[in-house]
Amino acid sequence: MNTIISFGLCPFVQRSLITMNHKKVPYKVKYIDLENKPDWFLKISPLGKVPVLQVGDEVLFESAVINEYIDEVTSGTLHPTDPLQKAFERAYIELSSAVTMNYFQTAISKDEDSYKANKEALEKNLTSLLDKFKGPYFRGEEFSLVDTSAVPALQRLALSGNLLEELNLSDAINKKLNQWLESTLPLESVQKSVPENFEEDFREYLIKKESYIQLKEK
Ligand SMILES: N[C@@H](CCC(=O)N[C@@H](CS)C(=O)NCC(=O)O)C(=O)O
Repeated sequence: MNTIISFGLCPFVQRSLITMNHKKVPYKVKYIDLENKPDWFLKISPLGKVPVLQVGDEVLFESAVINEYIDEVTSGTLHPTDPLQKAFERAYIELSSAVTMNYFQTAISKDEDSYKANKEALEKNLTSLLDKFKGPYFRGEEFSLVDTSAVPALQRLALSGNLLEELNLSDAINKKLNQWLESTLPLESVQKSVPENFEEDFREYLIKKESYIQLKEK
């Protein structure tokens, strides 16, 4: 059975868990402390980042690569077969990585200036991503790897105090964002992709970061 090396709150690990859950691939999860990475992990992980997927003696890293591998070895692909459409969706998976990082930087900004700058980058990239969202999923009726890649960031955004309300998005883009959350958060593959008590643990994690947005709400 494949083993995924994880940090419970990591959105990139969650992408691969959603993909594996959706494709009904059994896996074991091994949690590590990212503040204190074990030597065995540093030895097998070239970038020192999670997720890492152990498949027999082979080690895979980078969530987008892991997701494509899982997709290819199981039936019913989540990627388009048309090369142009596939390249388009890969590009939007990359954009969703930028959105994930923009979200994180915004949520943990320590002061007003960095909060504003990061929020602006988030608004810009999130708008570009949502602009191409057709609904109920990114591609339309079919669930895809763009969904598995974007949902962890969207879910965290919805859990981050007033951040969602503070984003300067047009009504049309906001509507799409809500539709995407509504169509994906209840999915079993998504529900099972986070550890028990995820919401509480995630909020606690943000509070400990003493970020500008948390302080602003007090
Ligand atoms: N591009 C990577 C990003 C993975 C990533 O940034 N993981 C974070 C945790 S959410 C990590 O392992 N950080 C540890 C570090 O950078 O030292 C992917 O998609 O897998």
